[in-house]
This record gives sequence, structure tokens and C-alpha cells, in this order.
Amino acid sequence: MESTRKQLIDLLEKEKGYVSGQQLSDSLNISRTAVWKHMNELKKDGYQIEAVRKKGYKILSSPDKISGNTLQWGLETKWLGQKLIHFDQVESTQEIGHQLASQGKPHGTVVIADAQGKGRGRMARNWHSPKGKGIWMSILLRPDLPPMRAPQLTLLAATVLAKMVREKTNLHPQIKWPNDLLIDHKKVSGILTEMQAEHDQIQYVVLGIGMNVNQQLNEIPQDIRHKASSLKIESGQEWDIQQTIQSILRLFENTYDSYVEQGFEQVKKEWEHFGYRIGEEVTISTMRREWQATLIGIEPDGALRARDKDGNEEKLYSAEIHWGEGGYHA
Ligand code: BTX
Repeated sequence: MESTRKQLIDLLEKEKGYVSGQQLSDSLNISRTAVWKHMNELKKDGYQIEAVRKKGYKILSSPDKISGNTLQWGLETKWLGQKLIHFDQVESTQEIGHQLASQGKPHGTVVIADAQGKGRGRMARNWHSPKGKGIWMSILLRPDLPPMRAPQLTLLAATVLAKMVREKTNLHPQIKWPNDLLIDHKKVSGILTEMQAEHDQIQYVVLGIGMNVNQQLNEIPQDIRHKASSLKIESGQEWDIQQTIQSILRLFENTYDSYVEQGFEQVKKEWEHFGYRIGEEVTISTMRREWQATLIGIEPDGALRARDKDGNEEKLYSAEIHWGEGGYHA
């Protein structure tokens, strides 16, 4: 059904003028009544379609509003988002992700909302998710992995977002350990990974991605304006949210598939390539001491590796890192 509708749109978009019902029914090998029914469904999804007797159909305008259907058309994935659920407004896509998981929905199910009332960050923090301005989505994964490897999925997701930005702009995205996507020191995106595990095996992961896309500066809450930004603010142009979601899902699937086949090494390399302040000196304070360290990279368990001035190396999990400002190198 969906792929027929996608083919229908492709046919109509290829033609500048009208395409007759007969032509469409011949090309798609469906009845003219079926063509008419599909047209009605397209209208429901926000397509403006003109039907003229003896001439046929013509698309006047495509929807600017996202729907589950429009998201799936043009989605070049094999498994990710093949089940995709879209809402105008939810409290949190994470919550829905967990519900879908307990209903047994498959690996790769995606939930997307235009707005979230109670978008959540890590440690019960709040994630600002204004309507139609960003990507607020959760991906349900059922990886065949032990729980200790779950942090790798967060790191993987961060590299996917960085790769997407690099693919579409000449900006320099960076990943601040463990999972903030920064552009020019400001947070454009955050990732929240929540897991259910049993007997050394992950049952499922709900991986939440929040990405600020089309906010202007005055649409970022004042209290975080100094440290948050959007793709639009950084690139100077409006983004097509639907295409951006599709690009993220395509890159996510590719990256995930090669991770499953080849292991963590490539993700580690990519993460370190984008890693904020990797190779630079920062101040670290733990309960025990405060010290200067050079950040070296990440570990397979998701820890950050740092070296002090005597050459001793340490793995950091939740140490307070004073990231400093202005240390950005293109
Ligand atoms: P985090 O704990 O790293 O970041 C939360 C902190 O970031 C907040 O305390 C605030 O300072 C700042 N912040 C809040 N909103 C924004 C924003 N829109 N842009 C930049 N900074 C902000 C990061 O948590 C994980 C966020 C995941 C969000 C996704 S959206 C889809 C899914 N559903 C859901 O409820 N959460 C995830």
C-alpha cells in the first residue's frame, strides 16, 4: 500500500502536467478506483491534488506537515523505521517507546512527535521540545548484546548525528562526552538511552534523539540560550525536518549494521574523530582530587580515557570535567 502511494507520488512529481487515471492505473497495475482511493489518502496526508476530467491528476503542493506516511516515502532503509509512528503531541516519545516495546513491537520501530510536553533528558532533566521545530524521536532496538555494551549504542547514535550534519553542511559538529552534539560549542542535540535487561542480555533499548532544527535564537529558552543552538541558527537556513529525519535513519541503519557485523572499533574511531577536546588538556575534578589531563579517547565500555602530565592514564565515568570555552579547533 505505502509503496504504491510512493510510486504514485513519484509518477506525478516526474510529470510537470497532468497524468491520467488510466496512465497511473497502467503504470502501477492497479484499478482506476484504487488510484482514486490512493489520491484520497494522499489528500488526508496534506497533499493538494487537482483532478480534472479528461486530463487527470496533478500535485499542486506537497505537505509541509509530517505524517507517518510522508516520513516513510523516500525512506531508504531496510529495517529502521519500517514501522514508524507519528504523533502531533505526546508527553515523551520515550514513554511511548517503552509501551511499544512491552507490546512486542519489532526492532527498528520508530516513534516521532511534532512536540513533547514532558521531553526528558538524562537524570530526570527536562528537554525542551517545541512544536515543529525539531526532531523528537525514539528508536526501539532489540540488540543481541550484553547490557555492558549498551553505552556503545549511545556513542554510535552521537556519531550518526555528527555524520548527518557533516554530510549536509560545512559546519564542524563535535561530540562532547558522552553524548552531546555541539556545533561551535553549543548543544544542538542530545541522546537518552534507556534499557531493559535480563540475564546478561539486553531485552530492548529505547534510544531517544532530540535535535534542535529550526528554532531561531529567541525560540530557545532564555536559561539555556548561552549553551544551546539549532541547525538553523548555526547554518543560517531553514531545514526540511522530514528529509533530516530520513537522513538520520538511513545513516543510523548503515552505522548500526556495520557495528553489529564488525564491532565497536569503527564507531570508536568516528567518535574520536568528532570528539570535543580530544587531544586537548582539561581540568578534571573528582571527589578525591583535581587534576589536569589530556583527553585521549573512549573505551569500549563508554568511559573517557584521560592521561595526566606524568603519563598515568585513567578511565573516567562520571567525573566532573571542566570543558572550558574557546578551545575549538576546526
Ligand atoms: P541531557 O540531560 O544531556 O540534557 C538536558 C539538559 O540540556 C537540560 O537540563 C538543559 O540544560 C538542556 N536542554 C534542555 N532542552 C534542550 C534543548 N532543546 N536543546 C539544548 N539543550 C537543552 C539529553 O539530556 C538527552 C535529550 C533527549 C531528548 C529526546 S527527544 C526524544 C526522546 N523523548 C524524550 O522524552 N527524550 C528523548
